[in-house]
Amino acid sequence: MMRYVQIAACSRWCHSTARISAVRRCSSSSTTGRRPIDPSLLSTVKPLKPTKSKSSTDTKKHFVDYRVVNFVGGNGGDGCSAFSSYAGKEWAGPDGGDGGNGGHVILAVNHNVKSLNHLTGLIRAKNGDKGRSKCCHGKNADHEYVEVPLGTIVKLAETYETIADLEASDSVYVAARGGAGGKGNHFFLTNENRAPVIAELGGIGESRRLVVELKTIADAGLVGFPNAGKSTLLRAISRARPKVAAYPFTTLKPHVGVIEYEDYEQVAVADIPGLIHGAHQNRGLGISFLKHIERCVCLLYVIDLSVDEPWRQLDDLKFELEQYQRGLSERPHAIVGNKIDVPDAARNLIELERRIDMPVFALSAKRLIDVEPLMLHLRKLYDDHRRSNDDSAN
Ligand SMILES: Nc1nc2c(ncn2[C@@H]2O[C@H](COP(=O)(O)OP(=O)(O)OP(=O)(O)O)[C@@H](O)[C@H]2O)c(=O)[nH]1
Ligand SMILES: [Mg+2]
Repeated sequence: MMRYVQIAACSRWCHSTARISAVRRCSSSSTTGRRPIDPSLLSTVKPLKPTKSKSSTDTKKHFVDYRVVNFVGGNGGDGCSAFSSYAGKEWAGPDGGDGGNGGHVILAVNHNVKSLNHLTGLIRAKNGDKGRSKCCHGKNADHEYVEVPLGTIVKLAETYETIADLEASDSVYVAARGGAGGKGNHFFLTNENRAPVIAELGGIGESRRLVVELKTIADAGLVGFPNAGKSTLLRAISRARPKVAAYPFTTLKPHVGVIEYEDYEQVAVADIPGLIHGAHQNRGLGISFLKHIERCVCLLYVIDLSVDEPWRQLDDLKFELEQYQRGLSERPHAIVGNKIDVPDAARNLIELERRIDMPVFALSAKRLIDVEPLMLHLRKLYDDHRRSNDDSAN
């Protein structure tokens, strides 16, 4: 056990291969009684080493996957009531032009947009211009395009009914229609009425309160109790910088980090706020975060090996997920035993493995010990998922 602590000073997983293999040697199954990780569970595609150090400026943003937005279309421009007169023809007739149409608010899929951070609570399109004399038509307002990620779902805020699913790369959805421009008095000129003095007002733009949410937020979600080390792990495997602190519920909003592999495939991992027993009854931070877990393709259960009876954490986590949605806990998943550098963790790990009958990826996110096998396994889960998706599509 002492040897773990001695080697634990490595600075970054990617620069410490020699130290990691030294740690692996001392934690091998022959010395600790642990079951070795089956090589077939690991991908052969290695994660890429980050070439740049992380920025120290405070630019980090949490990930937004759900927003309630009021969409308001632009008003149509009013029609104009006017009469022209020329030299020698004082009453030349009505010449009030029509107003321009108000703009629509349109949601359009863009591959480069990954989250809903940029959506504000109110999104409004421009109004059409008024009509003018001499039959001048007011300018139609440009539509307001709002870029959203692929896989965005739009729901009615009142009933939560899904009204649009933007799952094709060229999908668009008109969230609020603009009002039509009003007719000017020239439009109302008839043989019966040669001098109409009426003109229409422009139509009022549609106003809708909609929920915009993402179907998938990441390829993998880190699920665990508060303080299990989820944020520390995300910092270790990606360039994301969620806050880490030694008190529960440090993370209040999801963060997403990206792991890049040597074939340039990217796997997104979400750090989800901690769950506790009774979360489905709104204890702790409640079920709002179970909703984020639902949107991850596979799950990494992060278990804190430094606490007594860590297998209870796993049971509680699975129970909460099942209470929220049947079958959710059985999504493709892996068990991560964190804080292996802490005394007693090795003993807890052996007992945990014995009880759950599944390989546990034991590591220390803080000391960067044995992080790489988890990244290789994650890639394997990701590839398997892609393959099964492709098969079901064919
Ligand atoms: N010794 C040790 N401490 C760790 C390790 N990983 C995380 N910690 C510590 O555990 C504490 C909690 O870490 P966080 O990463 O904030 O935990 P979290 O799961 O994100 O917690 P919440 O955001 O509250 O859900 C911090 O003090 C970390 O330094 C580890 O591998 N070894
Ligand atoms: Mg956290």
